[in-house]
Amino acid sequence: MSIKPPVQDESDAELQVSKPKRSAGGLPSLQYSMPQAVAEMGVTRSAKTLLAMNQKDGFDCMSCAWPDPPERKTAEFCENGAKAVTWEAGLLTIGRDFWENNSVSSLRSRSEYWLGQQGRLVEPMYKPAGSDHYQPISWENAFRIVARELNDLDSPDEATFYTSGRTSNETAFQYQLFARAFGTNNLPDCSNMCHESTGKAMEETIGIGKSAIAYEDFEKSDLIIIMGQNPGTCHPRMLTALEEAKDAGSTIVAINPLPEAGLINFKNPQRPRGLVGKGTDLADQFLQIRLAGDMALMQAVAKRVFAAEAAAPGAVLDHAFLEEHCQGLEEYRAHIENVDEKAVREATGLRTAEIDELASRYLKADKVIVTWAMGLTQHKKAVPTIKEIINLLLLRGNIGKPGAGPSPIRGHSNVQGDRTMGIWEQMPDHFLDALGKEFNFDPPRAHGFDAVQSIRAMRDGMLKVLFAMGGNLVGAISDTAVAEAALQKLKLTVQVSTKLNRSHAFVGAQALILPTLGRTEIDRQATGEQFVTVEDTVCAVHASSGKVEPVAVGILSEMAIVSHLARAVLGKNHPIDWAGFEANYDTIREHISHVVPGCSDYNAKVRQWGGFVLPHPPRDSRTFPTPTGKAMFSVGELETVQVPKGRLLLQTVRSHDQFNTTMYSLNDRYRGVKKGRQVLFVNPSDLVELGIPNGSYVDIHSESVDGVDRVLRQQRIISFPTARGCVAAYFPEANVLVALDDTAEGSNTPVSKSVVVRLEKTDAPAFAAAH
Ligand SMILES: Nc1nc2c(c(=O)[nH]1)N[C@H]1C(S)=C(S)[C@@H](COP(=O)(O)OP(=O)(O)OC[C@H]3O[C@@H](n4cnc5c(=O)[nH]c(N)nc54)[C@H](O)[C@@H]3O)O[C@H]1N2
Ligand SMILES: Nc1nc2c(c(=O)[nH]1)N[C@H]1C(S)=C(S)[C@@H](COP(=O)(O)OP(=O)(O)OC[C@H]3O[C@@H](n4cnc5c(=O)[nH]c(N)nc54)[C@H](O)[C@@H]3O)O[C@H]1N2
Ligand code: SF4
Ligand SMILES: [Mo]
Repeated sequence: MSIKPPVQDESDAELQVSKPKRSAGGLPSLQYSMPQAVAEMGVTRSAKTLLAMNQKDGFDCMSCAWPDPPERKTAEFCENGAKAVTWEAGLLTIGRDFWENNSVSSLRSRSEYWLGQQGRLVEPMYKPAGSDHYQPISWENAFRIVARELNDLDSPDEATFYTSGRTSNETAFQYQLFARAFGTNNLPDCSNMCHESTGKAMEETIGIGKSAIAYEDFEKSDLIIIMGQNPGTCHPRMLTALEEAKDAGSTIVAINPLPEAGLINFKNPQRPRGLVGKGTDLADQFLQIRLAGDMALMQAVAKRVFAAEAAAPGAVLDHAFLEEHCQGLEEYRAHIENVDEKAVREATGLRTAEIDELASRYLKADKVIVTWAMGLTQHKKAVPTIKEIINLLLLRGNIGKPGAGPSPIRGHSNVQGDRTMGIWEQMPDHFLDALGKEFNFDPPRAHGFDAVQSIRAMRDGMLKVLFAMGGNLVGAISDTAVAEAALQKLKLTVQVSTKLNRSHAFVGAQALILPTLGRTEIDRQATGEQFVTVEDTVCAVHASSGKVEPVAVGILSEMAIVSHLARAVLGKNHPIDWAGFEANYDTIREHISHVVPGCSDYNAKVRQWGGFVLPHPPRDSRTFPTPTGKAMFSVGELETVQVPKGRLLLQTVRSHDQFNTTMYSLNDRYRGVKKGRQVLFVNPSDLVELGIPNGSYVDIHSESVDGVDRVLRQQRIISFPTARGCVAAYFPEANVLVALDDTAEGSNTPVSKSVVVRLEKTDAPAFAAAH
């Protein structure tokens, strides 16, 4: 068969803009995804991958963390899941001539799109110090170099071990064990840039940083409030759950500065009315909030709840629940009763009547779910904002009962599992105690570096080695220029990857690329075919086994790579049986069952059809594992982001055809953008006020406290129905505008969704002018 060659086109020369769509979905997943899949994988491989996706004995979709429904359809995946599979399992590979023809420095000028389209990485590559080229290296020599550099450090804390959220539970557990046996807690992960604010807010209030609902709760709810989330693109099968919930009588409120297609209307491809009809209008109420206005909104709704209670004492709050399970109500009430409505209108940009309507919906509903994603976590006040959601839910006992609860929706397919398995620079002592006891060593206790701190430490010369288990740290983190320079100061960077990205171009003096198997591929080890396990956003853990032949021979699994790494660094006589982990993944699962809370009998439980659900005390029994044993109300002072006159507030979003720093194409169908990404979505009234014509070009300057002028040049203006004063550009391109030190209080997550910017008119780029 012939495999599609890599793309050449990289510029926005053919950019087309049309009206944004009102509805998401509408094309049957198989019909839509098959042609592309067949072009890249061939017929058999396409069928073997797509039909095994999210099925019994199949593999877990490696894209997002959305859970599987209790009953599976033949095609249990969405368009974006299919794109992810096609991207990973496509047969195009990077040959030796590529490395001869492309120097490391030449890769720096390539786009993420181009890099990702070159094909799968198939052999270990090494860039020696002083050279500008990667060259092939044997696995053995690659591990020898890593061992030499790691063992040469003055302290284990001069190395940092990054993880992206695709890594399996087994690999994550082995990898954190290795880092700690080596002697460091420097275990930054993509979660530091993602739901860290969620984890912090929920742990401090209800004692656990995870969703408190089960899949079935959507259908049982009366009201679902979706905040700061774009499910039509980022969690597409959530739309099916929402449609089913509506059929069962629930109502939906969407809170977002952008009228995202999937929030407004859903054309379910699995239903006749979705294919040919108008689809289902999902949101019963859409609140077009200003960026970072959610904390004020939650406080304003809570104020109305207290007012309703005052008008009908005893009839509104869940007094029994509050009495038995909560602490801090009176302080919170006193604070909320003083919330200034004018400040709320200013922060939210919403009318009083809209807030009244939301409050009345909340008061009418007995069972309320609130979901959220990056629209809430990537703001200065992200942690207190999420705490306000918890406050509001606690008032009427909306946690630990069917159809109700807070539900962060995670990003990467196993980012939650990685954290459960110990990937965190600040794992609690009880975990480290259990780990030390199981393996008979003293894990380091001092907290390690998170992602932002790791970049700072590289910049400041405190780190010498970066080992990255997947991901694209340089591409994903804020302040691109600072990050690129920081990585280049290292002695050694090691990337375990499936495909090329920017992090292979901005590297230490020495650099290694270690190619690895993806989820779709059969993983054969000494004792036979292996499976791995993952945890989804509602804490369900289940098995995943690859179905197709690896794209090339000689690629190691992530488990094998960590096992070899550990043996090379810690020596063959190290008391932990690293070789055993590689040979049979059951052995590591056995240790997981002794160390990780809720995982007893792990090997048996993950072999059951559908796996098992991890314990969640607030969800299961309304017990709150906080220091007081109660759910904690919290008091948060409102602080509106100040946007000086003539400036706008910028958020960075994902397009429909990207997965984080991976681009499947340059299109963003629902927002009406085709063949380009260098755009800025601006409200038409703001354009008039600023005197900037639709379709013209601007340089975006961000204004941070550090006074550095950060610029993203020549972005094309798209007049777009976003909230007033708020603009949107694509991540990761716009990361250049986010200062490294501009992070959320309490979680240190880059504030990628509230950056004060100034637009300056500029000429059209040469390609556009020539058009
Ligand atoms: N196709 C695809 N799927 C993905 C990903 C991907 O890149 N592509 N990434 C995965 C990952 S790692 C993650 S974390 C998730 C991300 O999933 P999302 O968080 O849904 O993704 P974003 O594109 O960051 O969109 C943020 C949404 O929040 C809104 N928003 C921004 N700021 C605010 C605010 O202040 N208030 C409110 N109420 N809304 C706001 C934006 O308008 C946008 O709709 O998706 C996962 N799934
Ligand atoms: N401005 C801005 N910045 C953001 C965000 C934002 O909304 N705005 N979002 C943040 C969020 S939510 C996240 S999660 C981070 C994402 O940060 P990362 O997780 O670091 O980035 P990804 O783009 O998901 O990583 C993609 C790379 O992972 C590798 N890969 C893919 N599959 C596998 C596999 O199975 N194994 C291994 N070993 N490697 C694999 C491939 O080489 C691919 O190029 O970005 C953050 N950065
Ligand atoms: S909703 Fe997420 S996990 Fe499910 S198929 Fe789509 S991308 Fe994959
Ligand atoms: Mo994420």
